[in-house]
Amino acid sequence: MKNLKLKAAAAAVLGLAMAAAGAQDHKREGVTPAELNYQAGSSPLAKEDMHQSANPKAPPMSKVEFDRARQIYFERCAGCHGVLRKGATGKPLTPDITQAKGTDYLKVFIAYGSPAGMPNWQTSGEMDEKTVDLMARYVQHDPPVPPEFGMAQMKATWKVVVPPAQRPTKKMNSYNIDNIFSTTLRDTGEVALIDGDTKQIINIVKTGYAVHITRTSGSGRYLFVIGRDAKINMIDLWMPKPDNVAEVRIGLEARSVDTSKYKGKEGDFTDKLAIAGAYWPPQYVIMNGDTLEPLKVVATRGMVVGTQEYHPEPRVASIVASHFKPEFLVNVKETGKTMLVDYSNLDALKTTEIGSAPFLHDGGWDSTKRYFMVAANNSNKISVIDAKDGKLAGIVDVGKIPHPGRGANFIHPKFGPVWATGHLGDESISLIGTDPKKHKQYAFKEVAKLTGPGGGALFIKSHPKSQHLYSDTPLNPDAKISQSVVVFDIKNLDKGYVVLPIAEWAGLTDDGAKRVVQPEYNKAGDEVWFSVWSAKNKQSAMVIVDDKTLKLKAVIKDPRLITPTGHFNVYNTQHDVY
Ligand code: DHE
Repeated sequence: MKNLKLKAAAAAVLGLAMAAAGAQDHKREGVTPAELNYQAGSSPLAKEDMHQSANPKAPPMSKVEFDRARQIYFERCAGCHGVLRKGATGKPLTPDITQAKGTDYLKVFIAYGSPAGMPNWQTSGEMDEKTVDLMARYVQHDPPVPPEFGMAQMKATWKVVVPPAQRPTKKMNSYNIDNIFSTTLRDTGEVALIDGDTKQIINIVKTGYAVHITRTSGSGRYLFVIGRDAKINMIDLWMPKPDNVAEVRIGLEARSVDTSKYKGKEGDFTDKLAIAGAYWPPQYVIMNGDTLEPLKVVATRGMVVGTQEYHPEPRVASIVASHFKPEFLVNVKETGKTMLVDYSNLDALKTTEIGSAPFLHDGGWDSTKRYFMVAANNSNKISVIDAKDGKLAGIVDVGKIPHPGRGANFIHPKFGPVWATGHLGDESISLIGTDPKKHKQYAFKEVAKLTGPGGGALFIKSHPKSQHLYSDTPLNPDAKISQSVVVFDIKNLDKGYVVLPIAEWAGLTDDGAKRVVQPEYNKAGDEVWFSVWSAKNKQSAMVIVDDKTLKLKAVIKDPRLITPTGHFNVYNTQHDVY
């Protein structure tokens, strides 16, 4: 009887999965292929040793099998299902659920995928039958817990390469440091510092694994770079050849870093503190802004907004420094909460907790830098945090899976100041009014939707001196779309967009994916830089567009530019210009 039931269940899954396989290129109801592509990156936790707990109700596994399955899980599955398998973009896979389904059912699911977005690991050729069987058994065991990473471990990794007293007392180079770009070289664990004026590489600096973002200190002198392995590097732009002066690991996996920028009646905190947020362990860490010495570690484990259920691994997503108060805004993904962390007294840390919607991801300031607009990507909403009054100013419904990067600010001819986001899950670009004083009726509402070329959009950008709005679509399955960007004329938004064939302009002869990523202006706001992101063993490039004419201005091709993705202009990042 039990067997019959299993077979029927497997057949039902198989039916759904076959339908999904047949409809591969069509829009899915659940997770889109673009989102899957984006989330399913390998986690550095794959390399961590973890304890195997023997769950007597789960099918037996040897230690060798368990370790192999654990590694595969962290390389392929954790990005969607979570470290502790409590579910995120993907469904929860805790033993109470998986044991009830049983090995046969799970094998079918893993092999064929599901219409909700689970990849078809076996039929796509990515896993063989033995591996599928291994994974079906593994997910019925208790999830192994990666180790914690507290102050002692951080201190053990902390290195001051050049102590503050031995650093230059003035700028020792002739670079126009405001216009340097820090470009992520994703797969080599490096950043390229590129002179924005001459387009020459100044230095290639070794950083953490699969480095993610760069942020500039309040003074503009230091760059802070964070790798996915939670390693932070601090680069001094005053050195004759800008280079690393301090480093530390604040956890085992991370994405975000920023530095204190408040200057006002409570004091001048420029360059005083740095902060980084970890995916694992779920925590943020406040550090000395001169040396990266870790000072304060705060856990983010806690209750989810709305359901008020406990979540054991709420990851820290975007972090920004307030300009209104000595505060950091820390966005916690799974709990859907923004923590306003008052850093003026670390011994009596005050935190304002603002719940909005899960899962908070990336975001940026409105043009006044008072309102932080953060994507709640699992809820298709943008939450608006008022950094001056310390409260939620609104929650705005937008398109499917908003992904703004830091978003784009411009003055709309009718709606006044607006902030824009593109979407991973559909072709729309949402414009949200941000001026509650002079355009109250439009404030924190979606006032218009532009139509882009398709889903898979990641980053959107404008500049106060530009009349253009740029949107990329690197995760669109159509190569023509992923290899180009679109540009809107802010004064004639109804006219639709112009397509710029960025990858074609790069003139790369290798075939393969050449995803065009992240518009970023130079300091003057008259050039826009893009990465053409090829595979690690293929040539990549940076393409620079003249913003006035929308014509190609320059291409940087250098064998050292391996897998360039994000790139950050020093001045625009320092002053939050976008
Ligand atoms: Fe990112 C920002 C997380 C995949 C390029 N990315 C962010 C931020 C977070 C985040 C939390 C906001 C940081 C902040 O502002 O403090 N990114 C994640 C992931 O969890 C995810 C989905 C999967 C992963 O395994 O990391 C992921 N990100 C990617 C990529 O695949 C991208 C396209 C290429 C790459 O370099 O890995 C990528 N993410 C970026 C960039 C930013 C970013 C360029 C900064 C945008 C900005 O304008 O500030």
